[in-house]
Amino acid sequence: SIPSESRQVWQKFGVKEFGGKEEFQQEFIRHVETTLARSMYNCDDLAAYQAASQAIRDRLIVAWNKTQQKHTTKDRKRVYYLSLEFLMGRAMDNAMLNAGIKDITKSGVADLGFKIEDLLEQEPDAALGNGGLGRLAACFIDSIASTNYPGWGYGLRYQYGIFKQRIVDGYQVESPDYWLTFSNPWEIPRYEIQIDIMFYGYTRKYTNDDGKVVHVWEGGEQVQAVAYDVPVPGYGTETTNNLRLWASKPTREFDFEKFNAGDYESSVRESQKAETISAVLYPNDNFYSGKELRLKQQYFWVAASLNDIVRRFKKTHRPWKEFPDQVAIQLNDTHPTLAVVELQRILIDMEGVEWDAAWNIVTNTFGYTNHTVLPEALEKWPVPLFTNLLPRHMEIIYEINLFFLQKVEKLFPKERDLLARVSIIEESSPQQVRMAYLAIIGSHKVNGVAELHSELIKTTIFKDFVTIYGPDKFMNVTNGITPRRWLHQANPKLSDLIASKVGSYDFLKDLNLLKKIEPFAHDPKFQDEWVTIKKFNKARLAAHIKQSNGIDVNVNALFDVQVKRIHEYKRQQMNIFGVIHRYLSIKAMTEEEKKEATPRVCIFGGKSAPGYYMAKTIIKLINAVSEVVNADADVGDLLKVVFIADYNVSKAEIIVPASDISQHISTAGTEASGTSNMKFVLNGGLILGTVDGANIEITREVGENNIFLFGHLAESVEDLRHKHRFSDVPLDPNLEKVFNAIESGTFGDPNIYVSLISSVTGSDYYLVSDDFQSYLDAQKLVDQDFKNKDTWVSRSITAVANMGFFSSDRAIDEYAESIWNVEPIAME
Ligand code: KOT
Repeated sequence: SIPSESRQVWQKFGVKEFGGKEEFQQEFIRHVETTLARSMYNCDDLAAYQAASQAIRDRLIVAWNKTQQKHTTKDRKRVYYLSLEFLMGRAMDNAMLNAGIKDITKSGVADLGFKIEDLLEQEPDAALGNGGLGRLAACFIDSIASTNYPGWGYGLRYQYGIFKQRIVDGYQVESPDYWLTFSNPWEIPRYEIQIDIMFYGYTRKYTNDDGKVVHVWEGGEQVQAVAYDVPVPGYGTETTNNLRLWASKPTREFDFEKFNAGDYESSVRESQKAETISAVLYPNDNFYSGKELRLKQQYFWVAASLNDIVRRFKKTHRPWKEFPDQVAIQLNDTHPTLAVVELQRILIDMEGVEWDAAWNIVTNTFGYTNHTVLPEALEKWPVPLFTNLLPRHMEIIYEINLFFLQKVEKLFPKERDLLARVSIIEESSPQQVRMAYLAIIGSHKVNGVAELHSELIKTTIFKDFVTIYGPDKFMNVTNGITPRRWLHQANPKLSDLIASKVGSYDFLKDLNLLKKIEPFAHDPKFQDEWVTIKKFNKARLAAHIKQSNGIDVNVNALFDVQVKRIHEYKRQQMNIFGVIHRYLSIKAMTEEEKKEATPRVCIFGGKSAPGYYMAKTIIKLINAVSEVVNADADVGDLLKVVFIADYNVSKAEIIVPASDISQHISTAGTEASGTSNMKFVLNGGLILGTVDGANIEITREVGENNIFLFGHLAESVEDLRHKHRFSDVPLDPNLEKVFNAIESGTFGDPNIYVSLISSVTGSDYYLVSDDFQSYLDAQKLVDQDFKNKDTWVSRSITAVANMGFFSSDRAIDEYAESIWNVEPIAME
């Protein structure tokens, strides 16, 4: 470290955070002129965005350094959130808000001739996730920082995030999302943090001089993990945590032998191969695809992260048994489950800890969050593929399984089938490693993400494990969202109006304070302001729709929104069938009836996995209906259908505040939680939804009168599916009319939709026909209720007032208290 006589000089010139506007401007211009090597004569919006973000980044780094030093000196337990996805969206607005410098930067750039809104538009989304799971991780690290917990996120630095979606001839077309074109000011490359990661090879064992059997893993392919740090600023606190993302690099730049022999091409091939590991995010939501590269990504990321965590722990010179007192690791679904095996391997093979002691450490360190019960999403790796890539890990898994099954056999000696059912190894051909079972066995707590979901995992997919471990190992932590991004940033006017009644912006830190607006639910002036803001947000979205789709929509119409990944279980098909039904009804109306009808704009958005045929067909149908309906003069303003292409976080920030109704209509029991439902209600939209996921808890909080529920309950789903399979269930008559319209070519070539229709007329796995009448009834009620402006707005206000529970700060406190056992560290 620095000699003490030099420290004064360091302290004299140590970088301080800029405080006022002028200091910001000074930093801004310095970055334009030096970092970017530009001048006031050639500084466009992009350069201005880059300079402003560099200035803000410097400020974050100062806070980041202070926080890390503080956490190191305090030396308390830290939490590590392992997620293969972090769907962060844009960073600049959030950094300004959380650091409390929004006003000075806004007016600072204005003086220099720029509009802050234009600069913010320059930033590409960091779209390193598919949907809910990745966005949850982003909300969680915001909350961990904002509530002052010492916690890091660990993920992969994909060069390509989720693909960009265009609509061509009504079909989804994907193109790569190369988001790093103009260097990324929000990351700090740590070229000095390089970790060697090994794959393939073979294992052997020998007995050492102490008579101990030692296992070694040798040979194979080697790549390097390089760290990129993304500062995560807390809101209204100096705490700035870290999101560490790993990129893969070759260990040696070239194969020198081949290079010298003139074989340049194959000399670089290996280095390119190394970089493919972190090149691209797998674009599947709620779906498992057993590709070797995906398993490679998982091990690469998990091994680098654990190496880092273990290195940090070893610096404290504590005995190994204290590891779980210093470290909590949360597994965001099964994707990081290899961490369980990797930690056991480090302890027994590298650190010489005995198996039982090591296993105790491991299980006390990990917690596992399950996010889905869909069978097609559950990870199972073929044993041959696994053994080839990670031979030592496979051996350890067999050992873990053996000890576990021995324990089960002792506890339940008479239950022969139980062993096969709970074994980590599925006896199929080839055998498969069941990652969820490994995650349960390797963790001390397992949680679901909403009450219904947490009950379902206990009674269905993990039932046997409840028998084995007892119910206390399983718990619920209902998801949440960060009010900073999803209220204040997305809807600044609503946030300001709420602040005028709460008396401060404290609700952004304690969302239960929203309760204070409930007394104004019937106050005419407050209602007026509320309605004006909703109109403003609808106009903002209408302008976006005009620009992107060329469609004119009426802001007085009811805005009905369904934006989320396209998936059969989320039932966008039911929504578009409902739209067709509405269209047919309008066509049959008299002019008198038309005057009574509620005008609607039906807005869709979402990406389909590239290989998901049925989801892509649904997108095509939505666009086909949109073309026909929007061009039909009989319909006029009564119905418009819009598909917004390339739905992402920054588009959500425009769409969410503009909804009157949003749809969360999954088949009961299939959507684990949903989090966009929370975002819409927090922004004054009401929900049309099924009794599923977090809709249930939203109903409890906001009251039954302030939500439109419909459809069969989760408990009936099995029976209904059974009926479809074993008897002839008549198709819902209204749905039949819809299908007739499609089949008669009203929306173009009917052949395109054959499989979509037959999935409903056949086994109807997602119960579209069973729920259709109830869905139409609920829609009718929405139409009627929307006409009564007074009650509608009071319901909207009441709902927002009761959304406090859905802050991700609350969710994080629950994790900290009941799973992680970590405490906040105040920054004075
Ligand atoms: C599963 C496999 C790969 C990629 C994503 C998943 C996944 C995503 N599993 N569950 N989710 C969603 O997670 C959200 C956050 O908990 C939930 O709100 C949502 O209901 C899940 O579908």
